[in-house]
Amino acid sequence: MSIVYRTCPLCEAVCGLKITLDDAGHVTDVRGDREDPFSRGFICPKGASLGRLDEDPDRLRAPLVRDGDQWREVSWPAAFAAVERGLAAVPGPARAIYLGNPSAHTMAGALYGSAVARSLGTRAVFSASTADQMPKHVSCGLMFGNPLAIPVPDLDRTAYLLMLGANPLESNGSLCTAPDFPGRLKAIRKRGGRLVVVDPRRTRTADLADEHVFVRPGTDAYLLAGIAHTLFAEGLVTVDTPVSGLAEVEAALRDFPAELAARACGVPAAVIVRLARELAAAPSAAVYARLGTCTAEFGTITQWLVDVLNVLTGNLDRPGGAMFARPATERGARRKPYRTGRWHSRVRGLPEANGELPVATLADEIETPGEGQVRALITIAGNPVLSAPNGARLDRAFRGLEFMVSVDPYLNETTRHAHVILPPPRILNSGHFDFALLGFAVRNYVRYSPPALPLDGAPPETEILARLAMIASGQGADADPALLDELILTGLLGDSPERRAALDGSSGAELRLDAMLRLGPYGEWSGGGDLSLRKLREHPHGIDLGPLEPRLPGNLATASGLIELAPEGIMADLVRLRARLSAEIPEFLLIGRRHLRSNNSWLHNVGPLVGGSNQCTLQINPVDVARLGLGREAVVRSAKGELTVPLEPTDTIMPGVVSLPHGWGHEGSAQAVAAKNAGVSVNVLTDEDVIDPLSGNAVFNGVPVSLAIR
Ligand SMILES: Nc1nc2c(c(=O)[nH]1)N[C@H]1C(S)=C(S)[C@@H](COP(=O)(O)OP(=O)(O)OC[C@H]3O[C@@H](n4cnc5c(=O)[nH]c(N)nc54)[C@H](O)[C@@H]3O)O[C@H]1N2
Ligand SMILES: Nc1nc2c(c(=O)[nH]1)N[C@H]1C(S)=C(S)[C@@H](COP(=O)(O)OP(=O)(O)OC[C@H]3O[C@@H](n4cnc5c(=O)[nH]c(N)nc54)[C@H](O)[C@@H]3O)O[C@H]1N2
Ligand code: SF4
Ligand SMILES: [Mo]
Repeated sequence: MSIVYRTCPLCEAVCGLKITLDDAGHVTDVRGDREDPFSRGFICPKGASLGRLDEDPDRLRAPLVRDGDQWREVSWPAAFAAVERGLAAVPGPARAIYLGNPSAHTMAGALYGSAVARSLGTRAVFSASTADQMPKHVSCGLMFGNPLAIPVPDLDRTAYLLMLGANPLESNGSLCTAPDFPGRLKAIRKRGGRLVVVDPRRTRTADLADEHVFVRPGTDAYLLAGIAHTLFAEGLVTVDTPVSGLAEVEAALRDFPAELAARACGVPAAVIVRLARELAAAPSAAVYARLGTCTAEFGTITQWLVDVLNVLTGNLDRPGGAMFARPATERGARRKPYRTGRWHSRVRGLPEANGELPVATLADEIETPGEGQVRALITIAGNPVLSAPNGARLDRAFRGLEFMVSVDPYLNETTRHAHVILPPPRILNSGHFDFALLGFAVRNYVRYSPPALPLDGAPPETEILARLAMIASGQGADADPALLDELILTGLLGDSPERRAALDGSSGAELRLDAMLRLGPYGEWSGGGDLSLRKLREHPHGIDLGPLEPRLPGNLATASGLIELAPEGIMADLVRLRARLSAEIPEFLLIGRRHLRSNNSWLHNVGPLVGGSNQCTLQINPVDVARLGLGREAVVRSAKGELTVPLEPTDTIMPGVVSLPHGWGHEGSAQAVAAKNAGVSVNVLTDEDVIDPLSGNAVFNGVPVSLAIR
């Protein structure tokens, strides 16, 4: 028997886990790690099921190659050779890559994902980011000059939290890394603070709040514009950060007085005005908006307004407000203007953002003939058939690919189209470090989890991706992945044999992590401290690096060195917001939801996590059921598709709104448990032609649908 301590890789809360293993390496117990200074023993049902997930009998243990509809297990060298042959037949610009959500959690994704993308020689780079948070990157890029400089609510000190479109009691938080998010929210109220939740559903998070406000899906921008308008109109603006464009913002928002905003968003004008006054009066306050407001037609404008409000109320970059973390592997951003649209997609002419094209146009790029038509695809840790808007179309499009390779532990709705599947080893065979998520943490914190179990011949995912990068760049399946790491290390360290020799680590990934830690803001080579991989190994429960501290103006990378409150692109897009002020409201608007025991599309094969509240049902207000006639299921139609789904009447959802979770639709799946609770995929209904134009982000909330009950 042995006990290992490691970070849970399943969501953004980065909880520390205490895992008991028997002598054969089977997990016999998983609990929260009480000695972790950040999560202090918190765990959720997913973390507690990590052993079941890690040892799922349906997880792939060897690479698969497909001939027609026959799958065959092959050796690793044979699999990489097949990838080399497949990619060689398709020139760079006709190749595409899609990086899914777990690649933001794995070391492999963080350290090698972009190397694979770059080595393909294509601009057809896609990821789950354009089905998720791209609007936040774009708004922060435009305002702060760095798309990764995302302020997070200072949860542990704030006196007032206005939260929109997030449900951390189920999701455990996003772009706000906070283990035990529920406990931290309760603490706000316990210390006399106030929590207001804005959501078209009265969620479990809303139940915990002082106030819940229903908002019509897709219209948060009006609510926030109305609040900002009120701040200006009532002389409540107190800016104490270095900004440009304040007068332009005031002028641009003149068209959104509370009464007009109220009509568009369904929140009474008196509530809008009161929220503005409360925000201004609170000793400290933070506005925080997440997924429900990003995956919407005004996604970027909404994210911009969130930080405009944080600035206007004097709460940006101050304790208790919205602050920037200082992660241990941070590298200073250079000052240069942030731009999107440096190139455009071939078929729809959509602008690039952060070097990516919108996943909403992936099917166009595969289906539309012509030079640059996508004929080969790499997917890494993604299931876009279930997660992308109109995934049903992608399901068809993937069939036409000449070559597809997927790095994924499962044969699923997406990877079944691949010609080669390369499975990463078990979670416990892998090292873990949260390169991305620690940059959005509500306390500065760091922790490294080395592999807990030795590899039995299979390569770690870091090596799988390094090899893919080398194959894609023409170096061949037998090239030594260590060469890639050395190249990157030289880039990091410069020509310093002493520093290279000092690095500690038993893999290229560990060497690179050590270099980044030592060069980082707390590192022994930056003069900021004594952080190194060795030190992290000596602290298996993680290290608290203190509360968030003010970081402005140092953290700004805009050309002006100021917060750019009125970026041109946003000012121009406000025309669209104005034009919709009096738009007609469809009979039903479809939104999503998440369940505590789910994780997008890929935890439905773990028995204890499915069933109960975790089911694929259509939530609808009883008033609407009474109006449409009683029945047990509904036929839901959108511009793109039709689904039949069981009804779940509940008064927790606004009349005129229906909600269906995503990630379901496992009929015929090779995953036995998931196939039994198949559900349907909401992304049969979502529309890839409707996007947030500034970020290219998909729209999952506020999709017009019609219903027939039977
Ligand atoms: N309608 C609707 N659609 C949505 C959303 C919504 O709210 N509503 N949410 C969107 C959001 S926020 C996101 S992030 C996307 C997610 O979109 P995706 O990332 O495309 O989908 P996931 O379901 O997260 O699929 C993750 C895949 O990674 C695999 N995997 C798990 N662990 C590992 C690993 O360690 N390594 C590798 N290589 N693979 C691994 C899983 O088997 C699975 O195939 O979905 C989006 N789609
Ligand atoms: N258990 C579990 N945890 C997860 C995931 C999971 O699938 N399951 N997925 C992970 C991922 S990839 C992500 S990105 C995060 C997301 O984490 P969160 O950002 O917390 O997202 P959700 O839990 O989907 O909550 C979004 C809320 O927005 C509401 N909403 C919908 N439309 C609107 C709107 O127009 N306006 C407003 N104000 N609200 C709206 C929905 O009703 C819902 O309550 O969760 C992560 N954690
Ligand atoms: S909240 Fe997230 S990180 Fe914590 S145990 Fe649950 S799934 Fe893991
Ligand atoms: Mo996400």
